Amino acid sequence: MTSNYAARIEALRDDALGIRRNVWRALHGAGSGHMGGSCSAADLLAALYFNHLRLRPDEPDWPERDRFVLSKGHANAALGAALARAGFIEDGVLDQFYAYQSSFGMHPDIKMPGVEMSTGGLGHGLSVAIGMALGARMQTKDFRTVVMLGDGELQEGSNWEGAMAAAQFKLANLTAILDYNKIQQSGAVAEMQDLEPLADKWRAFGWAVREIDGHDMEAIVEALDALPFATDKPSLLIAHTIKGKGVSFAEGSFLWHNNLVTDDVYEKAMSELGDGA
Ligand SMILES: Cc1ncc(C[n+]2csc(CCOP(=O)(O)OP(=O)(O)O)c2C)c(N)n1
Repeated sequence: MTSNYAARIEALRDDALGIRRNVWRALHGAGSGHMGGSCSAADLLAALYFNHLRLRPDEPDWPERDRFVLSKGHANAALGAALARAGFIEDGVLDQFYAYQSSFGMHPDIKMPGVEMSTGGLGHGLSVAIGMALGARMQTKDFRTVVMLGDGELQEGSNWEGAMAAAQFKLANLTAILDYNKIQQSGAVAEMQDLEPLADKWRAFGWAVREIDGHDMEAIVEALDALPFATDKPSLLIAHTIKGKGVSFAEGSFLWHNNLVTDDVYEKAMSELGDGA
């Protein structure tokens, strides 16, 4: 590992820590929210926003920008934290999470600079991202489209229609990232509606698939750098993650999919995450 590369990875780890700290800060301000799926996605969002996506925070509607859709919209606290860190919005907006008339709601709102799609009703992001990727092709533009999905979300049948369509259109400019934390709102995905054998299913649907540890920053960067995984297929990155990553009492528990954040809980979470970033 060259020192430049090592420094880049270390900086991205700091970005991810900053996102997690601001997730808890925002949720504490609101009194509650979705910490589980926000924190499982933090490393992926850090790598996307601070290494992969071509964006201009001072020109959010730049026509050539890459498009990112957070289809698992309930993780909006993490998206807002990334957008603030990237400079799309003021840091103070993070204290307006879920507040009356705030653009920083429980789910992404296109009123917020940098948000490409209002999401929240699960199962729609992939299809809209397919439209964006097709739009790039029709306009002969080379921007890329990335959509993040949840594993519980994949139980929505619309995802599988989208998976077929994207392969039919050979959308190599489209990437889906699955935040595979194995837990949905009220229990384990495998016990509700098992998705396995997941990689084989997507391959059978015509996608190029890779699997990584979604908290290993080097692995994330390598995978994103390797996109597209095939020249004539959409790419799926299956990122194995831990729900609530970073805070021991929230990790791997459906109880922390969405929960109250009292002063006490907040202090414990922040002390575990540690200072910095
Ligand atoms: C269509 C729809 N049904 C139900 C919900 C309520 N809901 C919000 S989050 C969630 C669980 C999603 O699980 P998963 O995709 O695994 O998210 P993650 O674990 O990454 O937070 C549900 C059912 C919703 N937002 N949209």
